[in-house]
Amino acid sequence: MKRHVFALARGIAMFSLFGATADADAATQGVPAADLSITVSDGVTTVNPGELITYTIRAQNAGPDPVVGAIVDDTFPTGVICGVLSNWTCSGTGGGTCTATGTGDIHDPVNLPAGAAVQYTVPCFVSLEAPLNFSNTATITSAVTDPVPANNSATDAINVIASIFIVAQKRWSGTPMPGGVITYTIRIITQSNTNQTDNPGDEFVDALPPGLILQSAIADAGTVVADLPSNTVTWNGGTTPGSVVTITIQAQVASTADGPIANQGTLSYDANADGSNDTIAPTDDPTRPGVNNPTVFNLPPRVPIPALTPMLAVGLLILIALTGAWTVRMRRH
Ligand SMILES: [Ca+2]
Ligand SMILES: [Ca+2]
Ligand SMILES: [Ca+2]
Ligand SMILES: [Ca+2]
Repeated sequence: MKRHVFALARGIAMFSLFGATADADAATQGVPAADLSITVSDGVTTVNPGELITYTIRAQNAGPDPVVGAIVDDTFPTGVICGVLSNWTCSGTGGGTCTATGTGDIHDPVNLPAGAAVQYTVPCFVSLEAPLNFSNTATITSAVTDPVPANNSATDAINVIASIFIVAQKRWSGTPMPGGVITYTIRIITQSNTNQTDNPGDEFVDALPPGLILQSAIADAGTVVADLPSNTVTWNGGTTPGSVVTITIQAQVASTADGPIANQGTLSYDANADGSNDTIAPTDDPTRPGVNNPTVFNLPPRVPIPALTPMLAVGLLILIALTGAWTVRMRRH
């Protein structure tokens, strides 16, 4: 019985010894081994939407053996657009080789002798609709045994500064004449990387000019109110990045209206994302060049009424007198 226990203990000891020295044996007995590693950095921790950044991705081989055909991968995250405006580039040192230039995501076979490195330079810009936090991970893989796998991938994290920019376009259609009905179409477009909440106060106000009589208003999101006595439309609501809210207003041209009728709504929004509206912007007519154009239509010119001069007055009196005399004579007959 004691002999059996001893034999078992000796077996476990030999197995452990073999396991501990397996990697060393792999190197010394001709199985290749190499500690590949990779780093990625853009040198910044916060960025503004639209800003240009440059990722530097460096892969190297600490040896002991050379590696042929390792793969460097970097699938760029949502929020950053890389190697599109201009290509990424790569060069090697110490005999390292890689593809000299490319577009979009990186999936590149590289050769890395012991002590060699390859380095990619990737121009990117931050999307206008980037999430507030995103990260970019680069990896290197190969079939060669790697004694330190933890350094075969690296991640660079970025915080994007909140950006909120909202515009409202306003177009008109309909019958531009007294009594005619005009339709205004307002599009509230949110170009932002954060949600815009329904804050205290109206997010949109449109007071129609005296030449128009408000009839109705509808919106495909939020809450719109057409206050007929004050001839004013108000809208309240939140928006999301990239969203478009459409408000449709109908008004009748007053019978007394004259000349061009110009109108502009006012947008209020929360540019610093603190829950209260702080920025006011007028609507723009997108059919006219430039920004902040009022929306204008012309009414047809009215037929001019001749001024009542003294001579014209005398003439009219004579005409009335003659008509009266003629009427009396006709009745006598
Ligand atoms: Ca490694
Ligand atoms: Ca509101
Ligand atoms: Ca605010
Ligand atoms: Ca315009």
